[in-house]
Amino acid sequence: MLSTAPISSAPTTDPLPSPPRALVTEADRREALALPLTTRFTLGDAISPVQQAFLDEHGFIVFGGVLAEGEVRRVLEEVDAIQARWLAEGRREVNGIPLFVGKDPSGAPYIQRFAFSSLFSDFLYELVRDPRFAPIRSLVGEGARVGDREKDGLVFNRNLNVPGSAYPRLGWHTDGLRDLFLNRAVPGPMLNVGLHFDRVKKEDGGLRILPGSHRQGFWDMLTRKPYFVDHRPDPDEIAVETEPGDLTVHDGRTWHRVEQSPHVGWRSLRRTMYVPYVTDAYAPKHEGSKMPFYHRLGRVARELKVRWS
Ligand SMILES: O=C(O)CCC(=O)C(=O)O
Ligand SMILES: [Fe+2]
Repeated sequence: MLSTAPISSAPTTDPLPSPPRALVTEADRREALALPLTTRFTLGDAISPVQQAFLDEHGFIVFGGVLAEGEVRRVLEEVDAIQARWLAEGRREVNGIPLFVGKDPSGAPYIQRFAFSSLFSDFLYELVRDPRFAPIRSLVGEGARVGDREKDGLVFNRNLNVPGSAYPRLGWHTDGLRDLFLNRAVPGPMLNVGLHFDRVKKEDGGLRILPGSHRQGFWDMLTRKPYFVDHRPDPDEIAVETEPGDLTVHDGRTWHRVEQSPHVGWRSLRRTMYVPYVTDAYAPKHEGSKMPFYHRLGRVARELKVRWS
C-alpha cells in the first residue's frame, strides 16, 4: 500500500559544511572575461577564482558532468516512482505548491513540475547533501542548508512539447521577484542551482539567459520585460547548452526563460532539477500551507491551456 506521509523525521535546518568563498583578483576577472560564454567548467573541491569571477560577471555558470551516468538514471527512476505514487493518490499539490499535470505523448497523465521531491525520496534527500556540492553551497553563502521544506522545495521539471502539455516552455522572468512576493522585501543576491538530465543544444530549445542582467538595477528587474507572458527571443540572450549530469548556477536577478522545443513528443523532453540551497530565516511549509498568489494564477492559465489544446 502507498503511504501518503513524506519523510517527516528528516532534519531540514542543519547547515552543511562549505569551503570559504574564492578571492577574485583583477587578473582572474580578466581571464574569466576572455572565456567564451559557452564554457563548461569542471567542479572541483572548491570554486576557483576564475569560476567565481565568471559567475560574478555573467550571472551564470555551467559545470559539466557533475552527476555520473548511473546517478542520472537513478534520479529519473526516483522521479518516475514519485509520479506513480502521486497519480495513485490523486495528488494536486504539495505543501500548497501546485503540481503541473499535463499529458505524455500517449495522452496519459504526466507530472511536469514536482515540488518538495526530496521529502518523497531518500535517494534525492541524500543526493542534494552530497559533499561534491559543498563548493556550490559556498557560492550560495556561508551556512547554506537544503530547503527541503522551504519555498517550493526540491523542484523537478519535465518540459515536453505535445498537445496537452502543461509545461512546454516558460516566459521571461527573474527568480528574485518571486522572493519579493514571498518575503515582501527587496531580494538580495540569491542563486539557483539546477541539475540537467538531457542533452539540450541551442536548436533543441531550453534555457536562455541575458548575461550580466543580474547587475541591472531593481527598476530593470521589475520592468525590463513583461513577466512570464513574453516568450520572444532577445538579441542579447544566450542558450545554455547542457549534457545529462551538468549543473548550472544562475543569479536570481538574471532575466531568463525556457524556449519551447521545436521537436514534438518524447524527443522534446527536457528534465531539470532545481535545488533550494538557502541561507535566510527558516520558513518551513506543511500540507496546510496557503498557495502563493502567482501559483494560483499559473494554475488557472495551465488548466485553460490543457483544456483547449
Ligand atoms: O527549466 C529551467 O532550466 C529553468 C526554470 C526556471 O527558470 C524556473 O523554474 O524559474
Ligand atoms: Fe527561473
